Amino acid sequence: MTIVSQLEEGVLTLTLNRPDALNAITTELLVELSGELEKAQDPAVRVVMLTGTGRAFSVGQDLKEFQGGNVSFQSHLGHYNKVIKQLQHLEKPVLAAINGAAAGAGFSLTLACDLRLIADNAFLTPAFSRIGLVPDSGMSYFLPRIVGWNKAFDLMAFSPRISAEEAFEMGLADRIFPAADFQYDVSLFAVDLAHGPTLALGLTKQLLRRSASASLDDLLDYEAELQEIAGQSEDHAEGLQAFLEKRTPQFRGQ
Ligand code: T3D
Repeated sequence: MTIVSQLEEGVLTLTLNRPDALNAITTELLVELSGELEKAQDPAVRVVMLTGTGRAFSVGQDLKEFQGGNVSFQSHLGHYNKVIKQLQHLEKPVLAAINGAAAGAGFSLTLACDLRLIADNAFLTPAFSRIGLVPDSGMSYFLPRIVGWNKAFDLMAFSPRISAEEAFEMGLADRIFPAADFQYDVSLFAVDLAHGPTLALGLTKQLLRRSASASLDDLLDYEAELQEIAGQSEDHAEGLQAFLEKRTPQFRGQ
């Protein structure tokens, strides 16, 4: 089993599980991850959290998988691209809990998530240029949108090790937690998020995705369309009622 899946308190934790290979990504792992993300559409899942077993999050493509073989990158990348689209299109928050090194496509996976939580001893590195490849699995889409065009090129060209603190300063990480309590801290964070209005948060993801390419006029229309849906939700009714009764709302993601 290259992915360990656990659902608890509305949080589906998907753990990349090849610790002996620093969770290097194989075709088998991508197929399993894609299958688990398909199942994550279950309404019982309010938040998805992606993490890794052992000392790494993931060192990217397993460079030993195709040794000596004649592999078509274009066709193999289909497996990666499917997972990146699933992470983005899933209508619920997806967290990357970066417990250790995230390199190459391992880094790309974290970029496709909605929030990145990072252990204080973890690091990110693009890695592609070190082996004469171009960035893939969405890195060329996400990275310049987060850090700007020239900074993205700088990182892609030199592939430095980006510490947790540097990642936070650049907007590549959203929270830093001490390594010693990392699993506990990220679980608390994820459960807290899973108690939120996750239907509205899923719709918010759609708005942000559309905002990457839409005009203001289009986006205003789309906001109104999605607000119509959120406005009919049980969560909105509960939020209003809780406001009037001066209590904490009990959202159910419906
Ligand atoms: O195929 C396609 O479709 C194209 C897709 C490409 C997507 C990609 O992800 S390309 C980028 C692939 N990843 C890399 O190039 C990263 C390579 N690894 C590293 O640069 C370093 O290992 C790290 C900076 C990530 C971590 O460094 P460190 O010092 O903590 O560990 P290490 O000593 O370098 O590695 C430990 C072991 O893991 C070592 O094996 P050994 O010598 O103990 O038997 C090393 O070979 C192995 N390892 C590390 N990365 C990979 C790997 N084995 C297979 N694939 C890896 N990506």
